[in-house]
Amino acid sequence: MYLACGRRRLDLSRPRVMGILNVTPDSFFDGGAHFDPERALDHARRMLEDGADLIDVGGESSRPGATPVSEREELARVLPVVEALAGEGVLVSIDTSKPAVMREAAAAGALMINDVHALQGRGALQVAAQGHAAVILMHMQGAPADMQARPRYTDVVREVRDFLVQRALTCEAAGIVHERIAVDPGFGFGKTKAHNLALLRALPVLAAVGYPLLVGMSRKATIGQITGRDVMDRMAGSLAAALAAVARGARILRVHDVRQTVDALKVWQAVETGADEC
Ligand code: YH5
Repeated sequence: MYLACGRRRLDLSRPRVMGILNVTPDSFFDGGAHFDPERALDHARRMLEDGADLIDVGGESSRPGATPVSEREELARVLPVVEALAGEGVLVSIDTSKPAVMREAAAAGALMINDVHALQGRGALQVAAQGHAAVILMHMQGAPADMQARPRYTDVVREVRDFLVQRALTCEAAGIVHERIAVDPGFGFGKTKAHNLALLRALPVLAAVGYPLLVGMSRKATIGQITGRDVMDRMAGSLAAALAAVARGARILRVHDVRQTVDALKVWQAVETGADEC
């Protein structure tokens, strides 16, 4: 299994790690520490040294209550970072829902589009179809401003699966080939702890739809609710969730803690493959 990213292929015969790079002044985790392009690049290079396979560059926070940013501002934040990393041969994902940002980031070398709105915004599908970047289609119920107010599902696994399949088929109809598409249940996006756990347990059902599965649970609220830990203290819980996900078919992990996730995956992989058997 692989994901076609422009002319490159991301080999998914083993699970891959996507490092999160927030180029925002208001991220919960880094608190805007990487807002300056040079500091953002330092952080990206650290994650790559730590074993990240790709870097997800985002210029707008999707958390509830975050201030929306203009297209101009988002471009100013992400483009220098995308350009520098892509210029070094790094596989760059652009985390955006804005078509112009997708287009400009792709022109600057981004080979993946990570859209939490699954290319449903005006013009997004067309821009993605015109290029050759891979696309991550994520499920969300509601909109970031109010999605956690009252998440409701009759059958969360079925509804998420049906949505992802429908979006993937829409993308294919628009000319995005199957090999360029990955899907993501969107942990925490209009979901309670119970919904998130039901989805995690049922990941094999989502993996069976035939597109690579990306999951992002790193340091999210569900980890906090289970462990009783504050966001800065959720790494161990996040690692447990990451391994539970790969054991159920996840192929790309979107994480803050790259070094620790890579180590955990190495151990998991050694167990699975019996690489050094006697
Ligand atoms: C995702 O799951 N998530 S942004 C709140 C947290 C911790 C983390 C307070 N973009 C995803 O990472 N893209 C985000 O604790 C994403 N999948 C994809 N494809 C939210 C986030 C976070 C929010």
